[in-house]
Amino acid sequence: MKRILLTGFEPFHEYKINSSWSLVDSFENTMSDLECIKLRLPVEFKAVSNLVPEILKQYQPDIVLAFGQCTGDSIRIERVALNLDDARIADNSGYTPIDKPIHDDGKNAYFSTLPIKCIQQAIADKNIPAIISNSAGTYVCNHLFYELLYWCDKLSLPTKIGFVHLPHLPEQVIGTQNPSMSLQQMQIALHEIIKIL
Ligand code: PCA
Repeated sequence: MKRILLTGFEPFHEYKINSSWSLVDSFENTMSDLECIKLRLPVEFKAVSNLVPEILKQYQPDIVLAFGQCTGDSIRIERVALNLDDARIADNSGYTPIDKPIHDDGKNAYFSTLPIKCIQQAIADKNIPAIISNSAGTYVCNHLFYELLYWCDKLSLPTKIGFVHLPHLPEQVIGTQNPSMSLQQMQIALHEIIKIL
């Protein structure tokens, strides 16, 4: 039995929903050899830092697959987590770190420990746009990805960590020029990812 932790974020900035939580929340586990835990995380740097080691110890997942929302037309399979917080906008607690390392004793960067190329190919094979991304940004998504990899390294945990950025949902971009992707396509992509993990 494998245990997977799926995380999505609460809404932030000007958004009323967050596509990452919409996807995670809608996931229905049909695999008998998979235990799935879902968590909705705050878009807050400090809260995420406090939560990550607790979550890893409490749930002891084999895999953490974390999702966030960003502006774009493709699903972005993130390769790199940077040891850097540099926020253009305040987080949901009003905190705006600028040029701040996440951990002084951490590496400058960690790489995803999931098979990112296989994941990208499996999604693309379903005719859903997916790319490898070499930057998860310097906001709360990168922060979460970094904390997960930092704590797995520090605690010598075997947990595999991956981060995926999702486009907006159609209902989030009405009246704008921003691209979007349907929940159904995201659900197919998530199903494909889970199949190969
Ligand atoms: N996206 C933001 C934080 C939460 C989210 O869904 C980011 O890309 O950092």
